[in-house]
Amino acid sequence: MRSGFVTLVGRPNVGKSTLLNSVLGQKVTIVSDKPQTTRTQVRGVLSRPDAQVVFVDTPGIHKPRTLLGERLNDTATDAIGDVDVVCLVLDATAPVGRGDQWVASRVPRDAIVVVNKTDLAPPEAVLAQLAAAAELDNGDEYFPVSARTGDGVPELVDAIVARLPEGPAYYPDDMVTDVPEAFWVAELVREQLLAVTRDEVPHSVATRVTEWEWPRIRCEILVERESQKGIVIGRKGSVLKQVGIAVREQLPPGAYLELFVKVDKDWQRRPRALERLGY
Ligand SMILES: Nc1nc2c(ncn2[C@@H]2O[C@H](COP(=O)(O)OP(=O)(O)OP(=O)(O)O)[C@@H](O)[C@H]2O)c(=O)[nH]1
Ligand SMILES: [Mg+2]
Repeated sequence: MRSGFVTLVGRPNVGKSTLLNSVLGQKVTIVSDKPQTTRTQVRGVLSRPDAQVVFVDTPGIHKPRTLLGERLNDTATDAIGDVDVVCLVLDATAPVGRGDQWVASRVPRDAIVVVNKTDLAPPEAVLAQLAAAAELDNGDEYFPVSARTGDGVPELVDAIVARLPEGPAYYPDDMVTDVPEAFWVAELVREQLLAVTRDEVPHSVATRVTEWEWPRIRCEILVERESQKGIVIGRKGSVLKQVGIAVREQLPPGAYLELFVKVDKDWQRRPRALERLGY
């Protein structure tokens, strides 16, 4: 039996969270096409007869503009030390740039480099990207994958398992994530809001479940400014309604979800507000 911890790091939007969900064959972490979707470390556990791999999804490392941004970067870099394997995830469709270099300089030299989104790039572009990744000089194995189609993912997982030390399972083998239920519901609400909002609004949204009396769940949506409240509520409540429907579809039958929107002025810049949200 082999076991150990594996951190996924990279710039925002490269597909770290999609990759984790693909590896597990189950959604444990939210995904969106907006950068800085993931705001906490999320553990996902892969249990096989021969191995248990604890993956750690992390926020995308970026140039921070707010206190929240700084916290996100700290959360990600904190997950790099003291693990068995670090996977540096790159996007096959975006040039390897300063952002990737910055992340690469923070990972161990024996990191596994993953070039993701190969379904969107022709083979010669993937090869060019692998060559550019090699220039980063922080990595000694390279895997082209598509988190979307699953292409290359089994090969990546086998390479990860081969690097783990012998050891016991850390989690019960039916436990796929350590994310608490209430936090997960709040994340599902935020995921839907990320899908429908634009510009600065996605970054200004935070969610938290404030009451859980099954089947009644109350979830607060925080925005930073009064003007954003209307966007999140939508005309005659249409956005909230759509969000509620999409989230309920992913919850056990019977869930009754109440959504409330509140302005928490500039929460992204206030240490106390960030603490309350668990960021
Ligand atoms: N076509 C394609 N799209 C992908 C793939 N992997 C991820 N995506 C898309 O890329 C976008 C970003 O994916 P995420 O998994 O949220 O990216 P992330 O690296 O976790 O982003 P942050 O949490 O913001 O750091 C989403 O729109 C995904 O659907 C892939 O292999 N192929
Ligand atoms: Mg993510």
